[in-house]
Amino acid sequence: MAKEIVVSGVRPTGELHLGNYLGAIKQFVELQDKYKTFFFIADLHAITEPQDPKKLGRQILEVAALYLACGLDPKKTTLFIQSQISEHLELSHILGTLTPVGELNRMTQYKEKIQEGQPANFGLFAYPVLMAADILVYNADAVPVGEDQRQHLEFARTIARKFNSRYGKMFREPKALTQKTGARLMGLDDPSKKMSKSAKSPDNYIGLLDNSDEIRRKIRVAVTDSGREIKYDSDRKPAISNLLSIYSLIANFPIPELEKKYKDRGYAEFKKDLGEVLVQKLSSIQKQYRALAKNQQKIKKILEDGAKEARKTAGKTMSEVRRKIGFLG
Ligand code: AQP
Repeated sequence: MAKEIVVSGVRPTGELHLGNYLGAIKQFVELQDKYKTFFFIADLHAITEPQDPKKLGRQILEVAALYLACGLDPKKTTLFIQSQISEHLELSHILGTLTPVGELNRMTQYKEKIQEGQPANFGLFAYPVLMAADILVYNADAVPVGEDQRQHLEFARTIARKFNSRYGKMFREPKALTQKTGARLMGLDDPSKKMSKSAKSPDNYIGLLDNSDEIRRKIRVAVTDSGREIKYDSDRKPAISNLLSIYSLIANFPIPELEKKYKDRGYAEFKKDLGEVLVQKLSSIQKQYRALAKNQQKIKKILEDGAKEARKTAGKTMSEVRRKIGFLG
């Protein structure tokens, strides 16, 4: 039986952090064994917010190197740069013609970004349409998403249904693969907001390339809640719950076990151990990363091969889509 298809991507908008790793890339690595996977670097999505052209190329290669360093294997998965597959944009236009503007107006992420001061450009507004195209152009069965992307995935399912009912059965409705813990890691400096590359303070996140001292320091200064009990309670103890989620995911240790281990031991000791666990895990990713970063040609070749492979599937989908719509040629 053919393997089910999974698609996802990460935007090269800055330094990748633990949220990107634990909420997305770690899951990608597990999925590559079970599914036919397409993982891309979402540069088209990145430019919906201003990017420095002098840095963007480097950021794209950095995401590619981190994908590989975290364990994505080009023999098992297709890795590529989104903008190199023009079919994403072609399908996005077509899906856009099926999208009521009112539906995009309701998208939470768009409203949040505008509130944060992002310029309200059409690309940002139409982000969910391009994301639907990213998924549907490979006719994905499932998409690993963080909690923040759920609404966009629901939109992709709706638009797939709309296309099918207007032009005849073409797309599957992709389901969400969300992890229970880690779907939304919160900022270390403010557990009411998600950990984010574009956070104002670098103390908001642990960068995947932060050095050991920096990692220890960021965990040491991470905000905690009142009291001293290490207990998961996201309403009453959001900060410590977030740190417990991080610990649990990075060390593959269930949260109740952690609560038992740190009963009566206080925040300082818990944080010290968490810092060490993170240093250990990230050092091993960084070692791989440094080895790869020296060989940019190898990374570029992997991305070129990936683009060729992705184009085959995307091209097939678009021939069928064009035919269904009634385009000539
Ligand atoms: N805090 C998070 N917790 C869990 N998962 C997260 N992801 C991002 N932040 C968290 C997941 O990482 C994947 C790639 O995200 P992205 O780079 O495409 O975009 P993003 O969600 O906008 O990430 P950032 O870090 O918040 O970037 P900026 O600051 O540029 O907007 C996605 O699967 C996402 O869910």
